[in-house]
This record gives sequence, C-alpha cells and structure tokens, in this order.
Amino acid sequence: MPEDSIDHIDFDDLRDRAISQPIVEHIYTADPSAHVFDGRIYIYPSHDVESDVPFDDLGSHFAMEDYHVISMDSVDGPATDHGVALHVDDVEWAERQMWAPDAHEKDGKYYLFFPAKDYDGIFRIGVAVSDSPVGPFVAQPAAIKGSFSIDPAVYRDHGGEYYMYFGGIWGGQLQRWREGVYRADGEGPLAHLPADDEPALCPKVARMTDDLLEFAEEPRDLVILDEEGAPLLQGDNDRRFFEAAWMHYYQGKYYFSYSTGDTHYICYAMGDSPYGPFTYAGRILEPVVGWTSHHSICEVDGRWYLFYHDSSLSEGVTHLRSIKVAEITYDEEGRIETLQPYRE
Ligand code: FUB
Repeated sequence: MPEDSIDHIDFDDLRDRAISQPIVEHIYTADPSAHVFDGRIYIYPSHDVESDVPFDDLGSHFAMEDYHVISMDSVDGPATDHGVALHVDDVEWAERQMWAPDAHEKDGKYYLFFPAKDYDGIFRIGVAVSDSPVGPFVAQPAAIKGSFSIDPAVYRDHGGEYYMYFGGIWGGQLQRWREGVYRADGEGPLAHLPADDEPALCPKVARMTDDLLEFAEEPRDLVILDEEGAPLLQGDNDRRFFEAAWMHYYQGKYYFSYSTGDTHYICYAMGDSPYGPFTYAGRILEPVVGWTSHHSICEVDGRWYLFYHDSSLSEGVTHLRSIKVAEITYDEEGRIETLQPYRE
C-alpha cells in the first residue's frame, strides 16, 4: 500500500480490524520464512531497524544488520525471540542490508540462507550453518558462487532434493542480470527492465548441492504463464513477479507464490514440477499497510498458514514491519481462498 494512502488511517481501528496481530512486538520483524522442525515452529524473519538512510525506490532505507529467529509451539502460542542468530559484521563478504532470509534442515544441521550487499553494492546470497535451528549461525567465507539478487527461499522436494528460489526486481537488482553479468550502468529501479509488452522478468530456481552450500546447476528461469499459456508480461503489474518467492506442495501440485511489489499483492501460480512452468492462479493476500508484502506458507498440524507482515504496529512506516500469521484454506480444486488482511 503506498505511503501517501495511509494519511487518513485510524491505526487503533485498523489494528482492531486486522485478521491477526503481530507475533512479536518488542522488535520490528518482516519477511517471515516459517518451518516446522521437530514439531516446533521456527520463523526466520528480517529484523527491521530505524535507519538514517532516506527512503528511495531501491529500498536503501531497509538497512537491516542482523537476524533473530523466533519460535513457537503453536501458531497462537507465545513466541520466543532467540536473540541475534547472525550479524552482518560476522559475514566476511557482506557489507550491508541483510534482507529476507530463509532456513532449512538437513541431517541434523541448520542452514540460514540470506541476501546482503557485498562491498561492490551487489546483492549476493550467502549460507550460514548451525547445529541448532536458532543459531548462532556461522557464515561461509564467500557468497554462493553464481548467486545474485535477493529473497532466497529453499524448498525440499519429496525426493530429498533442495531447490533455491530467488530474485527481486527494482532494488533487488534482478533486472541488472539479464545478460548474465551485473550491469552497473543506468540509474534507478527501472533501468534494464523489459518493456511493458515484453515477457516479465522471471524469478530463478536452482537445485542445491548435497551440502546445501552451493548451486548444483546454473539458475534457471521460473516461467509464470497466463490462462492461455503465454508468459505474463512485464506491464501486467497486478500479476507479474516482483520479489518474495516461496514454494510449497499441496495435494499433488507445486505452488509458487510471490509478491507483485508495486501493486502490493501476494499471488500464486500452480505447476507440476519444482522447475515449472507455472500457471497464474490468483491472489492469496490483498494489500497490507506498508509498501512491501512478503510471506511464507507452512503446514502446521495438518492446517495451512500464511506467515506475512504489515506495518500497522509502526503506524505505516514502510521499513518497520511486524510478522503475523493467518490460516489459509483451499477449495476443492486446490485454489487458495484470498485473504483480506483487515475486516470491513
Ligand atoms: O525486507 C527487505 C525487502 O523488502 C525484502 O527482501 C523484500 O521481499 C521486501 O519485503
């Protein structure tokens, strides 16, 4: 939701009408990636902080420095903040902007996947490892080879393979990698984007190596098609991919979900393989208060939940967000019913 449309919001009323309340209120948190490990819910969010970096369309004011892990016994139970799990000062290759992370477990070890800008101002994706789901995590000395852009989400398929989904346009720099190398020329968030009548930029997917520390293959385009089988166009701002990739599997189908960024929707597309192609299927979440929308989808005790964020606690400050959770439901055809974040 754009900042200029919040001027007339009565935030006490909005918080009363919200379908869910912040999971924690003692810090600002965003971009929640939720998993169940050994029967407990672990959430890997961004840790939002005040910054003196001015607002711009590249998201420079999202100047986060560390990650905290939040855990809960149940979606409506008390949440525990396990403190700093990884700080940018402890990541050799990263200089700033610890954006949306994800985590996964393999053979008793826990892997935190995170984007940050390197010392050339280029977003890369790193991995940090721990024996505990709550850290502390020890970062690898270098970012994943061949990684770029933001918002990693790691999905374990039934065969035991792990795939990373990632990418984000504008400040997430995906458009600067169209030719396979980073293009530093061109000002602002729109430089190097395709024209509105060209196919939209695709999010990326790559299978991970067995140790989860590198890509096992070149990242591929994850294509999102419309109902006629044509790729979504860049000018289709209500449906095209912007950032916040997530993958889940439900009753025989793969669901790729994502944010449309400047139109503020969480949407999804359905497919038959972790690589796609995917066909656009609808909206999961209408716009929340705050510019960004970002989510994960996680099954807990046989029910499905959307973890998301909004800026109602900070009264609309875009870079001070709070993570929330709400149940989602599917119809008989596997379509997800759209959530309205605030009741009328
Ligand atoms: O939190 C920083 C950025 O804002 C994330 O990486 C994006 O997905 C958006 O939520």
